[in-house]
Amino acid sequence: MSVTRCDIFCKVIDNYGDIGVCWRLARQLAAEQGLAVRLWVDDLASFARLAPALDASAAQQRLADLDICRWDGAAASATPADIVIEAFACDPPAAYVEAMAKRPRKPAWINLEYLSAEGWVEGSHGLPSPHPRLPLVKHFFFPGFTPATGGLIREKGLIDRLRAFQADAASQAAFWQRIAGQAPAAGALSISLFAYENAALPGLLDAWASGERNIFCAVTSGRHLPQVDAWLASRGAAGCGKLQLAFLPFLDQGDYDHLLAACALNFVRGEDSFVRAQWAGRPFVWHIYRQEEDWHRVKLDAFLHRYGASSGTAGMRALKDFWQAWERESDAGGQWPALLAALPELAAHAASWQQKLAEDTDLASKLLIFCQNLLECAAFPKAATGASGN
Ligand code: TRH
Repeated sequence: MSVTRCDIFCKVIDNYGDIGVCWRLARQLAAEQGLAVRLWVDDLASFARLAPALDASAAQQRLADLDICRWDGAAASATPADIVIEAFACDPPAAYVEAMAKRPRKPAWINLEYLSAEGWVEGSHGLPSPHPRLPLVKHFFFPGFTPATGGLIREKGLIDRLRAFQADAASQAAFWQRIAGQAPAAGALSISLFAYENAALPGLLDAWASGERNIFCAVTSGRHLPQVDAWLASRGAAGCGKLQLAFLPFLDQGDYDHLLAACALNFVRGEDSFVRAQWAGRPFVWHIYRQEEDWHRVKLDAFLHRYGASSGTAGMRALKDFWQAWERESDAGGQWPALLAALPELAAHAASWQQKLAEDTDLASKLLIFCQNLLECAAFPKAATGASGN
């Protein structure tokens, strides 16, 4: 039987979330599902930051057992694959779509959507969207936190690998030396910081520097960095007090996963790092991607609710207050003592949340079942019973 071919189209809007998700999914579909994957990306320079082995000047290359192609004019004349995934409604080239329609057996065409914990996602997952002109149907595939959604990207064995790393002090010490050239001081609370610009950040750094607890903060490369630099410069003789800062280069995705697993608390943002923090099984703070008319607040509250933040425990109240302060860029420093005190409760919760999420089938497996159902429907339309394929 011939290998199923899959094309993934990715436009880098801004930041790293779009390519971060596509790169993970592409590798997983190739490595675990045996698909022949081609990943079309319009911005190879951004991509190369996540995948340092990538040659950003090459129109086409092979990496991690898949083909990576620059999304330029050549994409229009490519022969369509059996499965076509457009990430985040990025619209494959018109000529490519025409060629899809000409195939005797139409490809399974998926629009992979953004992640949300909102309730409507379950009802929209898998819905068809017929093409207005061509004999093609695109289907919406929504990631999510419940079995009735498309699930979350989770590579085979990920949780076991992260737990083994968390149980191995020597591997963690070697990891810190390799990525940061230093390790957290004994007894220090280790925190990773990845965020957007945030007016609340200097106040939080003040709270860390002047608090009782030693804090080791691994500052990742990102939009928050100039603020940390400015804060450091402003401290002068006061120094960093209880705060030990380690500035990291932009890590590859594997190392970033290990960073999240090594820390007791992670500040994450956007979509992909937000999911990876949940797989690390440690407490986290989410800097959600801002949307027009504050729509992101609905999304933030939906996740907080699903995460159990409405349960009313002291820990969950502290979490909710801190996340909301962080989103509103207001007085996160003032909220810090409560969050710090809540960490033991939040650590236990993060571990059971990780366990609960891991009971659902991962996104790549669900996606393949969904697409196989669509392809079977295309091959044997009368026998088809529908393509729910959660
Ligand atoms: O970069 P982001 O802010 O991406 C955002 C969101 O995805 C948002 O929903 C989307 O609309 C917008 O982009 C366009 O945050 P995110 O999603 O966490 O992506 C960051 C990626 O970078 C993720 O794959 C983790 C990875 N990463 C590394 O590989 N190494 C690093 O050192 C760091 C800090 C991140």
